[in-house]
Amino acid sequence: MSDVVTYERDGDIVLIGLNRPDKRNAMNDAMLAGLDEAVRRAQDEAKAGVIFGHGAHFCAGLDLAEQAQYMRPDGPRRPRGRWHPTFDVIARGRVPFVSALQGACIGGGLELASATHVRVADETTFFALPEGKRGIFVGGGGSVRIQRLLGYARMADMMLTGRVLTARDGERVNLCQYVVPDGGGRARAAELARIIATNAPLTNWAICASLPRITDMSHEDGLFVEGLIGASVASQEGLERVLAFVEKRVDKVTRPTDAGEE
Ligand code: 1HE
Repeated sequence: MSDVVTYERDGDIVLIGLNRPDKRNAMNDAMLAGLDEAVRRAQDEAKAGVIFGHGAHFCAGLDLAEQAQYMRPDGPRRPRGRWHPTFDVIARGRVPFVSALQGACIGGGLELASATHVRVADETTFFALPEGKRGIFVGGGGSVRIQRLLGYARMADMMLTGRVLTARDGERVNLCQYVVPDGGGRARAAELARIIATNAPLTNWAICASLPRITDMSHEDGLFVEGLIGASVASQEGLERVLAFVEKRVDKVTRPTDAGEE
């Protein structure tokens, strides 16, 4: 495993850590390769995963020092589209991922977070898309995934004006679904991943792999595919889970006691 990405198994979940804290976990080629290896390995070894950043920041985005080398007229050429396959494994693979965000969640870091299924931000988190300032463009699927979370108006505002959003702002506009106290992100993300890992794996797969595709389809096609997916996840395990409820062997859904947990 790469020395800039950590990989730790904890029961049914896996914890994958970006580990260049001195460079604010900026994504260079080595980190992307390590992340790719880790998320592919997780497909076979875990039922859910957490992606987090070591140190005070989640990820400062593309490594600009490395990028500068690629942008020099006489420098090496960076192959295009290398982030997409890795982020697609995260977003549409068999294993749901929860990201734990703190500090900077910028540019490619926000693209990575948007490829995960659930985002937990602590109070120190800030979100930005400074590509306009840097003279580059999103390249980790952000034009699709971040735009889908935020909508064009807000994404254009962040990219054009350099507007920086706090964790609470981010929650309001769907960049994260949870905001927790400073330092609490990783524990909460692991807790959520453990809950996710108890679901039926086929349904987890359907949620991750089919919902983002269905949202790209027409109404009619979406309903058709929904029917196909429903039939394809029906399994012996599903039957047992349904019977467990009918026979009162599992908890029912209960109303939350305190409204609006986080
Ligand atoms: C970096 C990077 C980086 C930090 N690439 N080295 N991303 C950005 O435009 C964000 C640029 N970074 C920042 O605005 C700040 O560094 C932070 C807000 C993230 C953190 O600030 P701070 O005061 O805690 O740290 P620092 O002193 O600025 O940085 C510490 C070191 O990390 C320093 O290196 P050093 O050798 O001088 O110690 C920084 O140079 C280094 N560092 N961020 C390279 N990003 C697929 S396309 C995606 C397009 C994008 O991602 S655009 C967004 C790029």
